[in-house]
Amino acid sequence: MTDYTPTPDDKFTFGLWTVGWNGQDVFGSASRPHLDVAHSVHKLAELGAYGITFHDNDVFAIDATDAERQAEIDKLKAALDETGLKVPMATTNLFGHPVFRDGGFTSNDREVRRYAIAKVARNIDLAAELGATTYVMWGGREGAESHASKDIAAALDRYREAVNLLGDYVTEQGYDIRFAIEPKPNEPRGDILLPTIGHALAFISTLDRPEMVGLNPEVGHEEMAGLNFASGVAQALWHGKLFHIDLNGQHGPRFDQDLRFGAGNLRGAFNLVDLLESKGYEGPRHFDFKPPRTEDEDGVWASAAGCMRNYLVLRERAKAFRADPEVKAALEASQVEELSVPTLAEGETLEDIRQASYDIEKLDHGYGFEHLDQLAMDHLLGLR
Ligand code: GLT
Ligand code: MN
Ligand code: MN
Repeated sequence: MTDYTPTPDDKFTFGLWTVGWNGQDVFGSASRPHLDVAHSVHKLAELGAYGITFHDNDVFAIDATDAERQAEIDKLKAALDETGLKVPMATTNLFGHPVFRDGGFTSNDREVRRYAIAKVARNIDLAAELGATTYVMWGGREGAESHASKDIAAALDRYREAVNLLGDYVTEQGYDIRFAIEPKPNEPRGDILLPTIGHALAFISTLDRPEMVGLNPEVGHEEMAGLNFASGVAQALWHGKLFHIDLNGQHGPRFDQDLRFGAGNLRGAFNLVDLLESKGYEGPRHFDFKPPRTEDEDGVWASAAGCMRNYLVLRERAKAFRADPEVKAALEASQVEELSVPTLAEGETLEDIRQASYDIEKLDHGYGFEHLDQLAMDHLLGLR
């Protein structure tokens, strides 16, 4: 039986806010006590993680004095030194405090927008100091509940202004940091700006430094919109824009469940792991989940361990699927590789394919996709 024990080589990372979530939701108060940040770092290291990620206010309070802020940062740094855990990504909390009720970069209130940009710039300095190379922008409060309250074009202008300014800042400072925008269709706002991978890609193409900005897509966020996550990620890879990824579980279009990776849409998870592994994605495998509020602290670690175990099991199943001679034959029969052959041969023009003759009786054939998909299913189920 394969050993599914994770090691730092697997590059699993966790947001401090994931295991640190105390269970407070819209309907009820906290169901778990506050988890000490240094304790989380030690527990994740014991479980075999590679690193952690954080929002500024996962580490220190939004109204901390400089001395209080530094004391909390020092505790985090000590825990990182003791465990060897890395910080590949950091981000900003522009959603928790009521000041951001109408957004950060796109609040109608100009002073709030200025404060939001300043808050991000300050945390970028800390991110660089801790060695992060990706800076995530999740605009959960950038949106609206009603039509007339938000001028979408003006909001996108301000969003772009903020990302451009911060791109200038990172460049001037010489930091080795790229931005990753995280799309989400709704929740907490009724409608959020840049709701899907596609919207975010289009937005990025309008920026001053598009090469500095990519995506941090999350499984649940695309699936909330009824979209196929692996397909969206494949397009992000095609654009060279998969800078980071948030792995978790979701049962179709409903509220953002943030289940542990592998829960919810298991076939989608298999497809995703197959894609990441077979296309050579090299970034961290970052889990953004919420251990359900039914769990005590032991349950939190069981949930975190489950994320990594499920990834490793799916990775093994996906590799076995790709290595199976019957799968190779089925891929061949389904002409999957033929899609990589350009439709025009070298030197040909449109005229050549217009002049050619086509036997549409012969072209009218089956593709064998059901057989191929059943082989995938059998591998996922451990039957092959
Ligand atoms: C928040 C959100 C996540 C984002 C985080 C980054 S915070 O928990 O639900 O999807 O990735 O800001
Ligand atoms: Mn989510
Ligand atoms: Mn996320």
